[in-house]
Amino acid sequence: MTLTRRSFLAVAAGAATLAAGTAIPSLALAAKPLTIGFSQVGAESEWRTANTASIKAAAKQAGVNLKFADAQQRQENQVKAIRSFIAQRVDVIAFSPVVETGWDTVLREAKNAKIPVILTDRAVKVSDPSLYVSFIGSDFVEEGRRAGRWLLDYDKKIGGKPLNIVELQGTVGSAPATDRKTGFAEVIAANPKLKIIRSQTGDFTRAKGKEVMEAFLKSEGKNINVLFAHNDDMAIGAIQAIEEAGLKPGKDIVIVSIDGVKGAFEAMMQGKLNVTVECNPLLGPTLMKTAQAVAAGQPVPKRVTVEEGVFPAEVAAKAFASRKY
Ligand code: GYE
Repeated sequence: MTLTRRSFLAVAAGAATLAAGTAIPSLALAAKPLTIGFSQVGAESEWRTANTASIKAAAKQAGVNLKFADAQQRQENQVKAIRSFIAQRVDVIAFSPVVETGWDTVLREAKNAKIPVILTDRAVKVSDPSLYVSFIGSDFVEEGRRAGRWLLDYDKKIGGKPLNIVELQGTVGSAPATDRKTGFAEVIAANPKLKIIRSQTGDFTRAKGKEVMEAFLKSEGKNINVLFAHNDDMAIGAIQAIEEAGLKPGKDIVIVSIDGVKGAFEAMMQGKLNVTVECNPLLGPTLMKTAQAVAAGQPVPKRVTVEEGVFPAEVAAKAFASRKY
């Protein structure tokens, strides 16, 4: 027999009622805490560090027993972690899928074991949407569009000049890389003078962002007017490469990126980054609430999105003090 958490609590409460009068009513409070197995992508960026901290702090606050596994940006590690959570019979499995495809088998195993799965941050493409109960995270296509809209406006301001863009993509096959690319391309298509001349992955890290930007600079040199980076860390790595090439980031090459982490605000305050589109990593409290509701057998929304803004360099200094990540 599988006990849902609700029936478990009912049993615990029932036991407490039966024993009433004998100083045991607090037994219900001693009910087993909710156990969540969480498989994190890795520690590739400032965004990810803030996301991990949010999840750990929210679990503590909610009295949740969190089993945390770092996949070091490898899908096979996530599959292993999920299988181990199933074997341990955790109450809820949550994970931020490094890539979108290839999850059907392991998610079916979780479903067969009657363990609900919640996606955080990144989406999956599965044939059967009942393989997960909820997806909590940003709208990455919209983030890409916001980056594109900022660039269209910028081009208008400078008199509609042709602009050559290089693009640093996130992890190949990940939802944020695919969707940010799509949203950005969709919006800039309105202005045929804006051209993406090179596009390559920097895997969401500073080191690879720098390395790939060096290669772009070598092959394109002064041809590059704009860098669109799928996250702030790659933009920050690229800033170094641009400076080392003797150019001024934010001026000789306009830089548009995504996330809105503190490092990006610092770069904007130094005039080296032109704009960052916010992506909120503080998903911990919503994850805990959703997991508790699922475990209690309550209905939860299939999709939870996050409110986000756009921060151009002009507002960076003012906004910096109130940034939480
Ligand atoms: O933008 C990037 C991180 O999935 C939204 O992953 C997340 C992305 C974020 O490494 O910095």
